[in-house]
Amino acid sequence: MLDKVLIANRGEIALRILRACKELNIKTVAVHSKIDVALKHVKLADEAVCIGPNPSPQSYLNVPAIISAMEITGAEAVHPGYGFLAENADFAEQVENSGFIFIGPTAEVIRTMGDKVAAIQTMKAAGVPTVPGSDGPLSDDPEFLKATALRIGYPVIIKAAAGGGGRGMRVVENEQVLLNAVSITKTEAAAAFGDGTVYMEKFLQNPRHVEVQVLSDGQGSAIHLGDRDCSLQRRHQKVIEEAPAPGIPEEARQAVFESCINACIQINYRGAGTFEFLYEDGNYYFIEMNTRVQVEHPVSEMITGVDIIKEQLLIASGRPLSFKQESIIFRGHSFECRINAEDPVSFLPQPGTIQAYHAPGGNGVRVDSHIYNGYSVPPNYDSLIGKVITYGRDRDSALSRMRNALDEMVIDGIKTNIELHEDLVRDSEFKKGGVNIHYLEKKLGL
Ligand code: MV4
Repeated sequence: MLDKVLIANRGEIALRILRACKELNIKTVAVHSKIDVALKHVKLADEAVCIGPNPSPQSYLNVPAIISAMEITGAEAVHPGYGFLAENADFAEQVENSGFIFIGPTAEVIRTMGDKVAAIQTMKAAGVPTVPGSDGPLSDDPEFLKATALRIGYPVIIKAAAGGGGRGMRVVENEQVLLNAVSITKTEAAAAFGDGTVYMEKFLQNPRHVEVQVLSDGQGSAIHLGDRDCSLQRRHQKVIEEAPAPGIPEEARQAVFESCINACIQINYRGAGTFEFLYEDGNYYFIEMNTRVQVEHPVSEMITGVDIIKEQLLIASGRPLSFKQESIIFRGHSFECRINAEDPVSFLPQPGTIQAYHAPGGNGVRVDSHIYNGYSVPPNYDSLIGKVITYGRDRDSALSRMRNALDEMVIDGIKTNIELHEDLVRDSEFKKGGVNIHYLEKKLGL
């Protein structure tokens, strides 16, 4: 087992990682920016190191400072959480070259999945269903571009290979605007990512966002923890997630799970990972793979009983997966509401001091949050201040528990999106299940 882990993150996920380490008797090192000295996990960690001033480029993204902190404290491994350095292949490489363990896949796999063209080609070759598309980077040849779009069928979407998560995309409705759209997307991608490579896909009009959670030990064993529906989103920020994805025929689900497991084994994937799909008219289309633990991992934990962070730590310590697919029993339903310190109408971040905090509780209610009375939400980072997760034996009871949990929750002193959630969990379409990725933005009149 690992002896000491450095947590290269902040907020709720840093606390989540700390708790998993404690359960496994692993010593913990918190690294933090100046203002984050007051974070709950910093107080609870065995050791804490200030790695820089508040702006994340100088602290949570400061690779030499983080590796120095590992050297000084004798940490054996680093858990990157999500965001920050979690999918930075150069960071993973430097960690390993310095003789430490990066809790995640190899730098090579992170790099492949960071290049969306390479990721799609890899997954397609491994038997994962993909979107009809260019199956490679686009050249400048106008005839090739027109022929490719014609073969795929309009509308098509041009995406940056170095993009992902909604950055660097452009929908093209017809041939008249194709060449210009490709050229603009290339220029923007080169400016934004330092890589102008773009590719083309069929544009799916009203898909759902369905993703598959996997665990793989890099030693020949891989399992899935089912799917999650993350369609309820605004401007590529997920708002509510649930597991399992509702209303999908069982044969199609099992087939896609199987393809994900096969892909993990084929690429010798190590750690926790997520296959992102668009799901439309009964078909799955792979779009991206995330090589980190995700914000919404708890809903998969609730319906399987598997502690995903503990499994990441066990895999990083070199242990083969201790369970087989058959021993994962899927039971019940789970929702997660992301609680953000933001204005419920304008969605602008609302930093400030929490004057009163009452967490919800009771049967089937879990709260993953680092906040406490008197905690000040700094303006420097993401506005996520916690997650309310509920479990129930079926979707209705998990949703009913979420309505009650949100009613119970009090956060005074700052504006939060709790009232938005209170509205969403009572929305008649959401109650039915299976809304698509445009539903929330349409409801909000965007
Ligand atoms: C698409 C798409 C429709 N067709 N690709 C946006 C985020 C990035 N992960 C991929 N995205 C999309 N790719 C094809 N071929 C629509 C989106 C999309 C989206 C996807 C998932 C969740 C929310 C979204 C919101 C807008 C667009």
